[in-house]
Amino acid sequence: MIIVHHLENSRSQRVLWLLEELGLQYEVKRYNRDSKTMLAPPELRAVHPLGKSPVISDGDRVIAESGAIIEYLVRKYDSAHQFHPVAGTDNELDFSYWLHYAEGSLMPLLVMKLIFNHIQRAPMPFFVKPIARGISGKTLQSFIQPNLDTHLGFVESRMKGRQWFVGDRFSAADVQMTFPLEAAAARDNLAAKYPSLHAFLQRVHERPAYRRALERGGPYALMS
Ligand SMILES: N[C@@H](CCC(=O)N[C@@H](CS)C(=O)NCC(=O)O)C(=O)O
Repeated sequence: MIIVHHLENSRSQRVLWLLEELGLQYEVKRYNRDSKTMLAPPELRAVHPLGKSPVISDGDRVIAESGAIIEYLVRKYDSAHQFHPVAGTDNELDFSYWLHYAEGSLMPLLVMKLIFNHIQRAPMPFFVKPIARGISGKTLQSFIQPNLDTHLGFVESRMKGRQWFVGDRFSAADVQMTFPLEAAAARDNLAAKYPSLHAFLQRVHERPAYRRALERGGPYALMS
């Protein structure tokens, strides 16, 4: 039996969603974030040393990292290639690109934006405030936001006139790319600036498997 170690409001939602798309049986072990730090509870370190989510176990195997989990699940359980392209095709290259791009390029910028925005609002001694806010504001303005604009513009141009990230059908790459786009939507007006990305999110949110995964995972809201 596959067990998903599911942290509330997190990337593990995408693993529940893929399992629903694949029609597999699985068990969900829920973990709550610390209400102050928003970090995962220490129990998750007993599953994997980094204590992050998602992590799954399948028999004796423990697999971490969303992209690696997705690859594992489609290779093992999607022999009909409903959700991943056949090896050696151009679509496979695209599939691999978006699987890596989501966590390797787009998510770090979104996480940086979250942290630096937090520094802007965080309570701190009055004598530190102007320095901390000055540095974080400058970093946001001169590095993080321009890079994010470039990346979201790039993804928007990729999705213009397309339904899905790889080829002309839904795949697990769409599952992987949805989380950073949802995180971007929580921090920006996607509908106004990136209409193709907004339309993509609306499309995936209508999928029955996406909705079933929300029922299994519990309330889901991303930090802004
Ligand atoms: N690149 C990793 C990121 C894992 C990660 O940072 N997960 C977050 C949840 S979205 C987490 O566990 N945060 C809680 C913490 O850092 O304590 C993946 O895609 O699996």
